[in-house]
Amino acid sequence: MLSPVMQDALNKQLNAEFGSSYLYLSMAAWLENQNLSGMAHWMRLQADEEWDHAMRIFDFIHDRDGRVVLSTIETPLAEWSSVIDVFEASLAHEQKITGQINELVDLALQEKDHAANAFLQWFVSEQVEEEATVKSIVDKLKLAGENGVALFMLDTELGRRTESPNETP
Ligand code: OFO
Repeated sequence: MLSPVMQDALNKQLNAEFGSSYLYLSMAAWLENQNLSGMAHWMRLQADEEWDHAMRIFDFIHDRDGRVVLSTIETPLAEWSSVIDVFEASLAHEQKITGQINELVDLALQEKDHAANAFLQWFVSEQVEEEATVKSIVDKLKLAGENGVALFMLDTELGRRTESPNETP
């Protein structure tokens, strides 16, 4: 059984994961409008992945006989100044989420909730992967600079994504 404080914190994170999904979908829409369909595709899969993260928490709360309470999803940003701005914003967002996951782990330890701690370790590892993946895209975008051919090649590369590179069972 989840403690009320752990349940509230998990519901808050559930909302944050849906918020991430919504933000990445907004980024996908912006990229689509820039005719960067490969990057838009990559970001759309990222949005799907965040939805899956939310549903993992949804299921865990139920598995622990808890109560899922959904709340309003924050309106995401809709405009960015450049492609690199989009991916830098994504990286900053992931760093923020990492901080939230770490706080949840701290809370699980404080509550002596070993099941929640074990469950959250998947997210701890996932955040390492996510930050590294987005950081590598930011680095490639920096290398590409204003070079249209390099940008086109990166768009093609990201368009080949078939599923999340980070997702593990
Ligand atoms: Fe992008 O990460 Fe969820 O947790």
